[in-house]
Amino acid sequence: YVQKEGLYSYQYAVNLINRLYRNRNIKVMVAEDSSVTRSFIVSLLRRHQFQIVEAENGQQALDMILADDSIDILLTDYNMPEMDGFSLIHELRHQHEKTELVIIGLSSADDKYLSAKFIKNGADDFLYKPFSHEEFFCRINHAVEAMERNKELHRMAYTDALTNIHNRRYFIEQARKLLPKAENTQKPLSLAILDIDYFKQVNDEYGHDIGDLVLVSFASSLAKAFSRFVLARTGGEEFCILFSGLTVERAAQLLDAVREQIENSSVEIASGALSFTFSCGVAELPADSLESLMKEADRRLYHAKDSGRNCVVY
Ligand code: GH3
Ligand code: MG
Ligand code: MG
Ligand code: MG
Ligand code: MG
Repeated sequence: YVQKEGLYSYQYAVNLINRLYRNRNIKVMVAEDSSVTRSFIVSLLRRHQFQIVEAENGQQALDMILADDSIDILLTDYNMPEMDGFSLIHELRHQHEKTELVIIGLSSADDKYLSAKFIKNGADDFLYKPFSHEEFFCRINHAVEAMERNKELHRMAYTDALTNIHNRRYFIEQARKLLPKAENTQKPLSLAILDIDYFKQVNDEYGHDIGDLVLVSFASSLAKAFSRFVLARTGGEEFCILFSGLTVERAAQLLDAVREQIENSSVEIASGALSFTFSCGVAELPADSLESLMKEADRRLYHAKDSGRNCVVY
């Protein structure tokens, strides 16, 4: 492959190979009614190792994208039967909030406003047909890089930098989605707030770095135990868990098992082993709002602290 386009430097070849490896994990949808153009685009994409799915009109593309979350990039024609490229993009962006999908508009029409219209409707980029191979791959590569930056931004926005579990922003967003869902389906939902006991003493006695180590260890124990649920570090030494489908009794039972396990284990540090405990408050629906549900869980957490700590109150 490298030879076909002339001789390149070693570094160039390495970058190219890395890109081909990367492309194997990227799924591109080609929405184009002309089968000739579609096979041409597909053959170009195939040369660069992309995974490819095809649609021959906008409606088919829409249905396939909504059914398959793993599609990363959409290349769409403008003129297509049943649903044109603009309506397709409009549906995806505005009706279905597909904000992560990278969209590139394609058209051979000589309407010079087409590119602006595509972008106004929500496309990220635009290509006039016919295009050179070079331009095509520059645009695609650019799109992939934008997509990766977005994904990384998204990951960073929802991750706690110290413990690598989700953060408060993620927790609140998920809770805002899951609460109404549980209310509508009349399924139980419980919310727990966990807080490490006497954590200030850990910092005071062993230093802030050891305090951090305890937080990381606690977070990873919680992540292991509650992987099925929404877990986040919501404050300094405070964590929240949302138990969809669980009554407060059942959630408290699971939490108490973890409480006991934490009580009987320790974190290894240079001077030996450090033990800690946590207290927890759990509340369940119905509640007037997410805020009132959290307030109730917090009230129970304080009750747990008042009753001597290292316990779960519900
Ligand atoms: P209680 O049992 O009542 O919860 O007592 P506590 O000492 O755990 O609670 P307090 O709220 O008095 O102290 C919490 C401490 O957590 C104070 C703060 O310095 C520490 N902390 C908050 N975030 C971090 C962090 O990221 N790293 C470390 N090492 N300490 C933190
Ligand atoms: Mg067409
Ligand atoms: Mg406190
Ligand atoms: Mg505490
Ligand atoms: Mg606290």
